[in-house]
Amino acid sequence: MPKARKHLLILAVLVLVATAALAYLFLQFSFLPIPASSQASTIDKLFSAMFAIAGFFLALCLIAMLYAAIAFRRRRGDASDGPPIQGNVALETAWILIPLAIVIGLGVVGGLALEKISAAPEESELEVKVTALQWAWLFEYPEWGVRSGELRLPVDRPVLFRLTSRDNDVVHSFWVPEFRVKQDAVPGRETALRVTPNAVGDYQLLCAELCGLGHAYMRASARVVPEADFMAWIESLKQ
Ligand SMILES: [Cu+2]
Repeated sequence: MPKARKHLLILAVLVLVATAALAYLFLQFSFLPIPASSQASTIDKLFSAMFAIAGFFLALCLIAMLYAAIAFRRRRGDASDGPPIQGNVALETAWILIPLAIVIGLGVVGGLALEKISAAPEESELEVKVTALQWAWLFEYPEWGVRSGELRLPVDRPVLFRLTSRDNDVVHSFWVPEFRVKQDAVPGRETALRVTPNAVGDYQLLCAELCGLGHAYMRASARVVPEADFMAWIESLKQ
């Protein structure tokens, strides 16, 4: 076997082993909080695909660099220069076209995922108006004409958030990590976000847009509760 081919073969095996090891590590640790909405699985699949691709390229770059440093190191007494190499059209074309195809592919897959998670559901949606301000969140449930500083949602019912930011305020961003989805709240404009919470639990709504000194404290409780508890809560707000 020619020497160059032998090096490439060893490198390919090492890269595959390292990719598998990185994939195994990724599966062992969950970087994401628990998924608590029906939109979460679509997003999590995208995360996994991107981690897999990034894992392969991380392995490719690191292993190739380490392998070259060891296999092609200068031997004792060798004072000769390396061979002069001036470009490699095939290699350069490959490293332009392959990443380009991956980025365009991820863009298309991401666009399809966005279309899927923001599609209007067939069931009637619970409408919640959200107003963001420096530095608090206000929630309004127009169906019952009640307001609250805490977000509560019934489990398994699609929710349509209508978001805005108070006049003359700044841009904020509505984000409950367990729901995965995120949307800006902009003064003078209404934005929409669809979420179907599917796991009962106590979560936190965070502002995901640096919005001033109190940004880090701009949180609100986001509780997903059984339908009956939700209705009881709404009744308690009416009084
Ligand atoms: Cu904010």
